[in-house]
Amino acid sequence: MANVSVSDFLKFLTALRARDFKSKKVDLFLKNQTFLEDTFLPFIHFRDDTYGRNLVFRNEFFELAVLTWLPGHRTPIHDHASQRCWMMIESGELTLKNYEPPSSNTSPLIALGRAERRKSGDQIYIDDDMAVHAITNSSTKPAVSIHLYAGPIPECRIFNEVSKRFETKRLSYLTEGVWSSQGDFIESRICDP
Ligand code: CSS
Ligand code: FE2
Repeated sequence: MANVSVSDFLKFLTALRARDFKSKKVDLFLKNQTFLEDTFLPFIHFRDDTYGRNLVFRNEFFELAVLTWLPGHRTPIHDHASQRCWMMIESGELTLKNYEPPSSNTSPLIALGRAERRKSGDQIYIDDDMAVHAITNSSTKPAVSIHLYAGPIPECRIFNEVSKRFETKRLSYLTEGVWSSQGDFIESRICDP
């Protein structure tokens, strides 16, 4: 089991193309690697009002992000715009709740299994054929998770609890990583709201 940095992970990811992300390559990589302690530290930025979305790197094939969760922070129920999602809990604990994939924006939501509590070190894979989901930090401590989407998901469907319909919503970032053309990390920059 090798210990890799975020740069090592990005070297692996940027060599992949769309068909690679549909194969087992990412699963095999993640099965055999752990991340160096603190390698994601430059991307860990919390916000008070909601969970924080910090972009590490994005190209046309994938998007890698660090999400930060204070106690009580939660996502709405949402899908992943038909893309694949690999998620790793970096620290803390998160509660995941799945629902059957809705056949339309107005289909009633049907819970799929019970809420699952996942902890630091856990890896989760999800796609829209499996479920739509909501994630909550229902613990008393902050949590950090790493999310790989392939391809990128600039927008997704979220469930509006008032109208009881799924609506398409653009996803924004709190910060984004700036990288040199040689692939060296420069800074994590605050995004315009
Ligand atoms: N998909 C959500 C996080 S839960 S997997 C997001 O990217 O904001
Ligand atoms: Fe999600």
